[in-house]
Amino acid sequence: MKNLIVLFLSAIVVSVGISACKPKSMTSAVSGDAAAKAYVAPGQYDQFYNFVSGGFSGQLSVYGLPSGRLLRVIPVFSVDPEKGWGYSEETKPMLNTSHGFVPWDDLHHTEMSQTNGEVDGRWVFGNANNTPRVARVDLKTFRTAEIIELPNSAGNHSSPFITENTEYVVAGTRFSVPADNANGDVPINTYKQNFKGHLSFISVDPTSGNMDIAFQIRCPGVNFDLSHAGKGPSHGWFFFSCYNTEQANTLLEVNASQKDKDFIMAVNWKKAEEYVKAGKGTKVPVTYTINRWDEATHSATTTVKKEVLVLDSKELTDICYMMPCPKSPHGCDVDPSGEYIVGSGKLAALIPVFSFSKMQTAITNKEFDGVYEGINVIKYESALYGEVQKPGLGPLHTEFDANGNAYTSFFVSSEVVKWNIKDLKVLDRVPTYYSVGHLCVPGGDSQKPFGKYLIAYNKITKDRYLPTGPELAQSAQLYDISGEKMQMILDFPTIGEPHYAQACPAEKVKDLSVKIFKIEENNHPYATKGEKDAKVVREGNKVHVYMTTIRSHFAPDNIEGIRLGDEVYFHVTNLEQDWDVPHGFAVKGAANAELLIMPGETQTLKWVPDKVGIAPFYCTDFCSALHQEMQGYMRISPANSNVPIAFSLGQAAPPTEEVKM
Ligand code: K7E
Ligand code: CUA
Repeated sequence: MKNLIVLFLSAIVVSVGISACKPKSMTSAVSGDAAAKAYVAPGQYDQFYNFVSGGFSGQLSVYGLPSGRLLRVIPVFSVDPEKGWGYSEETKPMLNTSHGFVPWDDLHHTEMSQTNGEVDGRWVFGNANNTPRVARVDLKTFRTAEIIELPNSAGNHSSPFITENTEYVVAGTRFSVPADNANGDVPINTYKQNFKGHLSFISVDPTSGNMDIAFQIRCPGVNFDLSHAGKGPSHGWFFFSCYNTEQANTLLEVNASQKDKDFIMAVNWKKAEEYVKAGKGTKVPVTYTINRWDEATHSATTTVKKEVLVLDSKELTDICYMMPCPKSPHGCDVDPSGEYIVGSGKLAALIPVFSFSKMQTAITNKEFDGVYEGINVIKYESALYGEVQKPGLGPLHTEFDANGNAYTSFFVSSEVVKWNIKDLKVLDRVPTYYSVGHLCVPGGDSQKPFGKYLIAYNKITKDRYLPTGPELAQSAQLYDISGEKMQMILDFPTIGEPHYAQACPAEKVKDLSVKIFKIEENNHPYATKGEKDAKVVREGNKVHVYMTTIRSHFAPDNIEGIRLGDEVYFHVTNLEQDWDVPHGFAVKGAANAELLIMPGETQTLKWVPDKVGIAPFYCTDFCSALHQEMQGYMRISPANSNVPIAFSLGQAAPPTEEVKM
């Protein structure tokens, strides 16, 4: 998105003649009763959960609405020392890919699972934009439960959009690249011949949520930018915005803006399913990983897959259709009725609204305007319902309320514009501060929006917050949309750069939230279910510490007999069975983050001692009045030492000879 700023400055500000994007009257935008509308009294709960993408932080953050209070940062694609995510032995496999361990990514879009077209509060999906992956977060635990990698892809941007019963999560490649099994060692300027765009259809098991790639569709080499599934009458279809239909491989800001219209590609995935059932498509050798978290063993495992089924859009010509869409389309949004598809051209000065039923008629009557790379192009007028005239500059994304209204963000003119889907008339506009990207209405991309609020996720916050050096926090702004006019009621900073977000009523999630893990159901192979079972076991140069925690001590808390050259694994089981009593675990000098172990859970810290002497360890999470007493010592002896393994709690350490340094 930041690149877009450059693009707009060069392409729009110059050509259209906008002098500034700061709206007028910026200090007086918040009116009298705003504070009361966003106020949630101490001790009261918020009405909505808001799941916000963290952009280049790789994480997902959870806010309460309308207060804007940050409730949690959920680690997804990036390591998070606060929670030991990617540092404990159990969580490390969650970040495995065909490239090995990848500790970071760029999360742009969140999407909540749906049942019968309604947000169901079970899972939130997120996309990795750099090393293509899709994650599923379980809302019972607010933890990432699964991450699947996407072969034949690069820059997984048009993702993770879902169908109305969460049958599929879709993932379209932003960068087209040579397929993984093709020779990729080709000149970059052979883009047109060698680069392909793959769309992945990820199936989701309705009970477990487990994901796998059902099939991919091979498409022309263009940039697939955004997507949304059809719903209601258009269920069975997906819509993808495409840019760079010029197929440029350099200086895209100029070369990919040549054509007056790019495309929204309509994909008939029910048809694709039929072809799969009929045995069409080719099994292509690839390598991708599926990483799953198991709440019974409190551990992740990685499965490596070696094959994917690919359908070719050039051969199966009734799966994909192109609809011309003005000026480098970005957002591609489907209204709650499923009839209207809104395209947002980043460089356009109008918003085209396509009609699903007209599109169907056009396909039946073959109202085509040529063929693009083997894909039929539907005549613009044949699929068009109408255009919103003079809505603003640089439309990006559209969300919907339950009353037939659409809300579109305008990056260049920094505003949100409300318009009526039926008559395409602009009803209201409000400024954002500044340069808005995505919008979110609770349930706003389902068949049943909850309305009430609209959140704008902004890129630039100059003069909104106290200065914090060269970089300022990105910002979300909350609008009350319950009346005819939108009213801004709150600013709140966000973690990382927010792109898409989802929100749902608190009731859908809060009562299912897990409070503890039952210790008797802990199937971790190194679990220690009582203090009496705590022990230290040497296996060659590996030392396994079976440790327990309970307020306010570790068992054992004195350990001797560890030698240089050992690898020490602390398998720490938290014996607590009360809500919100995690214990932490950290060792001096460990090249690692802490562990943060939830009640009933076991987590493992690997430590390779590098110095002879005494290394203390302690609990990092304030757990009781005697938290500061929650500590212990380890004695590390030279590699050739014969100090035996010894461990204890509540007794003087066994007598030993003095250590010679
Ligand atoms: Cu518009 Cu990556 Cu969805 Cu950002 S994207 S805003
Ligand atoms: Cu346990 Cu602090």
